[in-house]
Amino acid sequence: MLGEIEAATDAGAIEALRIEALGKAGSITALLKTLGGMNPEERQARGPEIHALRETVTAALAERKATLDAAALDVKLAAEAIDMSLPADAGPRGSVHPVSQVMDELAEIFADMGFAVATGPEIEDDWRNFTALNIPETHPARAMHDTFYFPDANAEGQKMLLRTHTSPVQIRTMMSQEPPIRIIAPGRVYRSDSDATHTPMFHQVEGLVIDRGIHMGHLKWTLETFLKAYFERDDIVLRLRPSYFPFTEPSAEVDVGYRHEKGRRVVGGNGDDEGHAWMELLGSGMVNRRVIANCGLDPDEWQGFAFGVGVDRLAMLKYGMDDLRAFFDGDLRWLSHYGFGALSVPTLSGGISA
Ligand code: 2NL
Repeated sequence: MLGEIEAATDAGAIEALRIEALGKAGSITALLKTLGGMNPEERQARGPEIHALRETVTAALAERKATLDAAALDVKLAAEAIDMSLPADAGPRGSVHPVSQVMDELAEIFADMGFAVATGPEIEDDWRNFTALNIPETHPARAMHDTFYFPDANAEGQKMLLRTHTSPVQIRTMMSQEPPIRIIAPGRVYRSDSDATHTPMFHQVEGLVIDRGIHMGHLKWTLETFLKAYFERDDIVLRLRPSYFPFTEPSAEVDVGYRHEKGRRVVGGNGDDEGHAWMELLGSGMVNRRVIANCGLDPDEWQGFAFGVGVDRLAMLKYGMDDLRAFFDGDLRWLSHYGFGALSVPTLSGGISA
């Protein structure tokens, strides 16, 4: 029996041997039962021997089982061993969307000029999106913007809509903060427009300065300083062209000089120079005194300038994407090509896009 126990190679074999010896019909169990039929002398003589046999077999079974368990554990541990010298699994890694990267770059550049970042809701009312901005009820601008309206008015009877620009954020800021104000308002805006160069949702940054004695010189210097920092070159030349927006007076369209290099538009240089041309990039102007008054400020005391620019277009010009629609497809190949590492944080000292 002890030899058989020693030869057992798995838990099943050990259990079979235990039942054979110690089970209800087991051989040792049978011996133990014979003790009951003996007289006291016989029992005294045979008892210790039979009990000792049971002890020996029980101990042998337990020992063999422990040996087999330890061996099985060794095999399992060897199979699960981790080689600490192997390089770590890279794992799936996301990237920062170019739109987010550019908004971070803009925040960094304007922070250096003393501008705070202001945000607000994407669902706005008709007053903050249009009326406060001197866009009258009948003005074609309201239709021109191809606004997405909600079916129901709000509690005050205001029409509700998806904001068509981030100007309402500036309206909110003027109504809730004392000047001087220096803010940029980046964010999503919506217009019912969809073709190769227009998506129904796109990104805009507007800037607003309200203070005493602000004039167009401040506007031009601010935009020039911003564009030089953003495009990381000193040869940016601006051309301000008279224009019209209901919310600014006077208004100016801002063009930048550029040239074609290897089939790509490269911003820089004077648009009137050989091989160069002008490209419209921003809308801007001095805040219309009616807008200042609509926000509860005295336009004789406070003046300001404002501008608006498309973030998606700024990203395309700097990083060379050619199709706006790809920005919002969520194609992982496009994102891994144009996306930025999570740690490539833009700083002026480190190079804004380094
Ligand atoms: C464009 C035009 C512009 C503004 C936006 C603005 C905001 C307030 C008051 C006055 Cl609260 N103006 N914003 C001003 C001029 C132009 O954007 O073509 N954007 C791409």
